[in-house]
Amino acid sequence: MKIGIVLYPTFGGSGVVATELGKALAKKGHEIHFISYNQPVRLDHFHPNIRYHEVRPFHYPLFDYQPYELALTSKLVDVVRYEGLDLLHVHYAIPHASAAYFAKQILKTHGIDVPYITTLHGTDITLVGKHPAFEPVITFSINQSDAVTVVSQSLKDDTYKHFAIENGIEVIQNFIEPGSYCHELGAEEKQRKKEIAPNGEKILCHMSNFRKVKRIEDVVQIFKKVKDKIPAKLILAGDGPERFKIEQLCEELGVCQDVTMMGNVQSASEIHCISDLFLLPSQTESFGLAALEALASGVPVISSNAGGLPEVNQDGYSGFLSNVGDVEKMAKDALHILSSEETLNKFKLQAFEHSKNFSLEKILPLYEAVYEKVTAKKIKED
Ligand code: GMT
Repeated sequence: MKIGIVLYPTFGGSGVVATELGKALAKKGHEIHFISYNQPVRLDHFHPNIRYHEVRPFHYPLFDYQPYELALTSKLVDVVRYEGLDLLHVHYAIPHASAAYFAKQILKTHGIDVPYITTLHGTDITLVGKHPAFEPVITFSINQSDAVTVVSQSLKDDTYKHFAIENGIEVIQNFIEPGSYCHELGAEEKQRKKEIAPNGEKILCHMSNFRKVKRIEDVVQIFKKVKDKIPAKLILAGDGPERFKIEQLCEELGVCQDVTMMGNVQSASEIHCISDLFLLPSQTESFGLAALEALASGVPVISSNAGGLPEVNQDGYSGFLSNVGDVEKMAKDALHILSSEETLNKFKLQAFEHSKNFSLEKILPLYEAVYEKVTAKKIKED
């Protein structure tokens, strides 16, 4: 099939899922057309079945705000017409679902009927989408979608709770490719680990886009409590609006020399490979791809129980869950996992085993089935 994938090209989870999905579909023989304003960060090498189409908004001094959605819509019309796409798959509702709807209507005037699938990822529903500035458009463009998928049961429940949705929604969880994560430390990883933890300290890590919703201040508080009991280091990977506040908190708690701020990293696996524990105390989290990627590298997870996290992190097996903000319990659970090499190794093994429930092999056919369904429906209508 010829599939147009509309996505955010950044380090955010929705962009990562969309890119990895497109790469996997291309490997299976589909022709994939990524459409965005920048080359997706995880699109690190090209495959003969992959194309990238850049949306270039038109800058004019009259516009205080550049009308990106219109530029995207025009690009969608253009790519569907000239590449003969069978369908559009848009990731993150804002503004991709309404742009796809608009493009679909324009294409109808050219005698082309292209179905669009909307995948909701999280904050497009739980935080941003339900704001009155967007809600009517989001409701409409979800209802007009030929199919809707969400990344967890929790997000499905939230979508029905916050929006007047008339159509069915299918849960298709985030995925990983089990073999592609690092487990054995090579010479390079050993060196990196030594630089960060020269005396064999335990390494805790957190990775995100440093937004408020991630509660990174809890990460630092948990780390402080752990470090007060055992030698430990913390890696903070990613970047975003909370970074400055977090640097200040590290100073206040006197842990700066034990915290490495990595900035954005291309490969999550590089960090997980040298880590003992992953912390994700989010306020809301529709799924928690970052946690799943840690599990796939055999790194147990200490997380909150918000949103879809209980669907990803199995309490007492792949790690532990706690109420949002309960840093006391999170630190206690972290110390339990790190209490002995035996316990740590047990959790590491369990983390990896648990991650296999979300293998690409299981998830990819679910997306393909949705594609088959929407294109078959279109042929029947024709
Ligand atoms: O908020 C983020 O972490 C980024 C956001 C996005 O849409 O780019 O991630 C969301 O989508 C991911 C992929 O489906 C999920 O794994 C994340 O849980 C979700 N983030 C939130 O719900 C906060």
